[in-house]
Amino acid sequence: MDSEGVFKWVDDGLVITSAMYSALFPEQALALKSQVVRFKKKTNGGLGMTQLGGQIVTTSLLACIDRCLKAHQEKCFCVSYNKGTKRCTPGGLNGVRAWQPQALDSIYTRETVCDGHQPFKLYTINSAMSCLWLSNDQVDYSLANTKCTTMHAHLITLKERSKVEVLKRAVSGRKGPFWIGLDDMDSEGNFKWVDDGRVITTTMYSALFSKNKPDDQGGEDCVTYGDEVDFFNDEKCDKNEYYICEISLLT
Ligand SMILES: [Ca+2]
Ligand SMILES: [Ca+2]
Repeated sequence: MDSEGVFKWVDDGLVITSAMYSALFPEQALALKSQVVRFKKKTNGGLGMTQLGGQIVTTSLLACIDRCLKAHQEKCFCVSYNKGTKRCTPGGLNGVRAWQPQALDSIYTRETVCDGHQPFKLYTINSAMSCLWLSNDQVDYSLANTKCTTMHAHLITLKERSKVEVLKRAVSGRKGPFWIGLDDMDSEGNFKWVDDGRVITTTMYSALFSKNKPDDQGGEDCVTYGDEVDFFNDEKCDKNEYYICEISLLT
């Protein structure tokens, strides 16, 4: 509400998106796309941190964080900011320049929303991991997409088999079905992922669907998970179902 494109949690921290990078850093944008991070005030000094680049003067703490992320991308792990002088120092980990925050500087360190913070939760199985949030409300496919987007997320996509296992763990004990981010609305039988618009691979197609699915009964274009034990099914997109939002993690 305070600032367009900058989402904040109401409890204590700042939440900002780095999706804005795409315009400025097209190459690096892929790695940071959709990543939602927040900077939380640190109380025990700047131990273990190093300075990235020089000090700058910015109009606000948020501008300081924005500057750090834009200039240093994933290397930006912290900033120090002095409210009085508006002096901003971008910081990282394990750099060569020693970190010497001034007495009146406050230090803020980066964490992803999935580091145990609501509402998203990190689910892992072996090396596969996903940052997911399961809805408690039931809405149609279009609104589910919108709701995920509002949280700087997207409906879950499953481009590797290992992620299906993560999904199973995430929904265990929960009543479904859930919308996932896959539909053939544009062209019948051509199922595409919502995050990048790519058509599903034949490998994943056969991994997800049993031989009777998808069946497009009466025009079904949107995919759910979990309506028959552990099956994926195409459903009418205007049905109200639960849904699963995902934040893409840095890889
Ligand atoms: Ca269809
Ligand atoms: Ca169906």
